[in-house]
Amino acid sequence: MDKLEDSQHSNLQEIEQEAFREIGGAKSLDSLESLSTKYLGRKGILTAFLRNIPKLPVEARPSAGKNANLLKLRLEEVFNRLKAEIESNFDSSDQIDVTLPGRAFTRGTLHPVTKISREIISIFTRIGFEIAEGPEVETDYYNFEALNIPKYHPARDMQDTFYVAENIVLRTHTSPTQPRVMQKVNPPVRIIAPGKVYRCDSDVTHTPMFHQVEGLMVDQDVSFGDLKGTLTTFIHKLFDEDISLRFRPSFFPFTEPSAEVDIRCVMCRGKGCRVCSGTGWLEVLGAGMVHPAVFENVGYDTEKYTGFAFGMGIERLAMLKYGIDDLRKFFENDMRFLRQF
Ligand code: 2U9
Repeated sequence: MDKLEDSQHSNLQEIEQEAFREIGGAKSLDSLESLSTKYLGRKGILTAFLRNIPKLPVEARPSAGKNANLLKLRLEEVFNRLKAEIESNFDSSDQIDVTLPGRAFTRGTLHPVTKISREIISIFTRIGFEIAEGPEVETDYYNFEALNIPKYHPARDMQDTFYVAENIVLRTHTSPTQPRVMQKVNPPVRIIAPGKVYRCDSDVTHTPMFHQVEGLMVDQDVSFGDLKGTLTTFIHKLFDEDISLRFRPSFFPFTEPSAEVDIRCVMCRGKGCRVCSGTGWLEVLGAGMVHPAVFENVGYDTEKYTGFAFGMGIERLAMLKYGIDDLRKFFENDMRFLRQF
């Protein structure tokens, strides 16, 4: 071995001695890991040595390369073996008592009002309706005036409406959302407005807060036939495809003509029972063609556009769909009741 080759060799020997000395003192996976990086990593000592070989005199390169690669293989083998040894000696029973019972996670359930609201929203969004939301604290204008409910109308009575301040109310229906939308966008409009509404009323069949979904479609040539088709599809999807509907004439200030929609009693199938008061029918929706006065209030051309609207009470639909016999159950938060959904 000539002088140059000899000096490289002793350099490599130094690296080897130092590496094995340090490995001998390593007691943990972490320290082995950092030694592995120190010698074999991208900026490691042995890696730097190997990278430097092309700069050595030609005659020194073969043996320096060979010995450095041999050392690299040996170090890799030693690191892997020692890491495996440490890992297999790790006694997990010192840390975790695997015999302890697991932590029980209680599973939540959806409130029936949430569940049926989502179902109703999904049916309407699938047939092209969009969701519109508005404030629960509403102005007299949007809650009444814009919807053609004049000053003397009984619906404005203090007995029915929660007044927050002069001309400010808790909305008594979700319909005020709709003139708000119509003022911003031109037809075609297809929206449903779901949400909480408030009425100064509390007995076995009324609560001061309940939920509604009201809908609106406006375009050229929208007819009462479109209203019937849309609501029939909706009822068939929510209850079942065979259920019969009937449309009875009614009155609402914001629609003309207006109708109330009944379905065949879901409990007795029309035979007559306690739920349908022996009539065989259940009232589930109010609806009609949008009154031209409502269109005038929002600046829609009544010669060009027609529209239909409808509204429903969510708690009532949930009672019929899930066979709930008492409205108060929705608001008591009795877990035995809520867990059934
Ligand atoms: C606009 C114009 C008209 C929405 C409508 C009803 C009929 C209706 C009630 C059913 C039971 C509410 O929860 S309930 O008390 N709703 O009978 N709602 S037509 O009419 C509108 C809405 C918006 C611009």
